[in-house]
Amino acid sequence: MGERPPGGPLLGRPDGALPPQRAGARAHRLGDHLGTQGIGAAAFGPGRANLIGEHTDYNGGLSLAFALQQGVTVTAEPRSEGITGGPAVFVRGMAAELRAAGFELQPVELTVESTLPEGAGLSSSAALETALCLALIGAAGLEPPDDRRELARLCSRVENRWVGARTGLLDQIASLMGEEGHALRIDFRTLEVVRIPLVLGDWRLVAVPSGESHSLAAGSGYDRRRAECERAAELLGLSSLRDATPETAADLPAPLDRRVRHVLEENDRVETAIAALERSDLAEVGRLLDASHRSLRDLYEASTDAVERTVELLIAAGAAGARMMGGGFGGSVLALFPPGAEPHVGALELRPSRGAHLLH
Ligand code: GAF
Repeated sequence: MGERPPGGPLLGRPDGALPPQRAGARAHRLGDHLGTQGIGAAAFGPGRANLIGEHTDYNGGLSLAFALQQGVTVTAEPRSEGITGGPAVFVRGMAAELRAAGFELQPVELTVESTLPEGAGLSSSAALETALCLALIGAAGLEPPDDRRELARLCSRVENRWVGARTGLLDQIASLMGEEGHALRIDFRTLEVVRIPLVLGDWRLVAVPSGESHSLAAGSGYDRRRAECERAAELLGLSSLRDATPETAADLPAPLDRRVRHVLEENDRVETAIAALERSDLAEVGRLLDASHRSLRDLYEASTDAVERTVELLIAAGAAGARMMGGGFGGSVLALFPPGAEPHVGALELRPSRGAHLLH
């Protein structure tokens, strides 16, 4: 511990520091007789699905995402020294970021269990981060800050500085703030989060792995797209692509013009999808998923042959809409099935669920 991160940008506002550490009710209740041994804790962090609004988070745009019932459970058992167990880079990074934010952690041994497939675009890493974060705070007898966006920023710093993936805040906010039966409309310019009822009735949302594992690491397709968006914003003299317009975007050199067009139209699709959900028009949501996929494939160029085959199979099986989900270049395909149509074998049913929480 005590190692410094390899560096990289800090997401969120520069004033996004956590409130000073405070002794929580758990510490008052249990602290005395436990001395420095701390208390055990276990926490669950869900994966996430993004209904629509892809590659918009790091462009100050909009997404409509939800937490899954599948996720990662981290158990922290008191030990006499050190923080051991679990995936080393995440544990080192999380402990360092929590300490830097003022949390006095206790020695624990960590055990990690997951019901999420890795590399499938369902954000197993955000699920690990959010469970780890709550388990370490809980095992120290402390309380997390009330505003979960603060924790999302902290988890995201672990991802950016320690794991080395320059991701946005989508996955961490969805994992930490998810609500049963709801999707979250996240505005990444203001970090305003609004709950939108996601009433599916007899319709089903499923994720199907394309069979191709994706990566968000430095040098990946994801990383290159992010750099292109930064370059486009720079050429337009903007701090984020949220403020670009179709007219100014059209003057950019290729392929930056296409990338910006995707971002702008995807933001619009988020609002259109919310309006469709409000009038229970799931067929329209399906059409929007298809439109999002075409844009991700043709304008953002983030698809692969395996993803295309998976989308085709799902449409042939009767999906009302299907699209690549998450960072792209592999991972899972999200599909919306009307009543009566059967997703093929291997489909993981997705239900909007509660966000990360302590189990004990
Ligand atoms: C991945 C990233 F982690 C998110 O921040 C987001 O950019 C997403 O890809 C694309 O919408 O899940």
